[in-house]
Amino acid sequence: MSAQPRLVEVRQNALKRNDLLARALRARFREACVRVVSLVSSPGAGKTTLLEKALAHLRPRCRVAALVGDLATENDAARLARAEAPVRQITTGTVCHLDAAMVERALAGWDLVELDLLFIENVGNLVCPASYDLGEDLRLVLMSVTEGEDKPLKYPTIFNTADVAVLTKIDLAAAVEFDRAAAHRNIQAVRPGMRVFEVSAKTGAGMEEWLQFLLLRVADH
Ligand SMILES: Nc1nc2c(ncn2[C@@H]2O[C@H](COP(=O)(O)OP(=O)(O)OP(=O)(O)O)[C@@H](O)[C@H]2O)c(=O)[nH]1
Ligand SMILES: [Mg+2]
Repeated sequence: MSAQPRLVEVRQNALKRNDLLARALRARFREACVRVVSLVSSPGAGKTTLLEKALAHLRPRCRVAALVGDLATENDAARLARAEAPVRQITTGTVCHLDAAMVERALAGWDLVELDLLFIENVGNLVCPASYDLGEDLRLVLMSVTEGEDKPLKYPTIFNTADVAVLTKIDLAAAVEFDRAAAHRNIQAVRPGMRVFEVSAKTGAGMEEWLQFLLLRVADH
């Protein structure tokens, strides 16, 4: 019998199972030529607001859809559906992250070949989502200026498992005396070379550059 505590063993098995499912999902996405971009952040950092703008902007240019995870409510799906793109809500109950099985179930009945780009908004949480591969091509970690510049240092794993960082609510930077240089320094300290965008979904600042980056990622598929 293993000396490993049972809880750790169960958790490791769940992660292994998730990795296998995520690998199968990634292969499915690749075969259908759909790019998948996930968003992780603390609650309220601005994932849905950013996605609302992104869906409205991208919809005339490419075929976009979104899955959105929350513990409860269909609120975010209702907000995103205003862009008239296909949207599905995943409610997780007590679970603090999405996993590959939830994504797979939410895709039931969708013909992936009909899509160019699929967004997945994860449950707002800076810890749990880091361990779960969803089969995405690109993971964005959002950090709003109101959260403080030290978040990358306190939650390094979520930054380490993401590909790109987005500093959100940049319109509020002056009001909260956000130290831009410190934020960039902290991101680079935990994830050297990470690409960082600064955006405001409210004023539109930085949105064009970020959306161009996404469109290029879709085009180079
Ligand atoms: N000033 C300002 N407020 C913003 C911006 N983006 C989002 N907000 C506000 O921040 C709050 C939370 O935004 P959401 O988009 O719901 O955040 P979220 O990350 O999707 O939240 P959860 O799904 O609950 O984790 C809302 O009141 C938004 O209006 C921004 O660029 N500037
Ligand atoms: Mg949201």
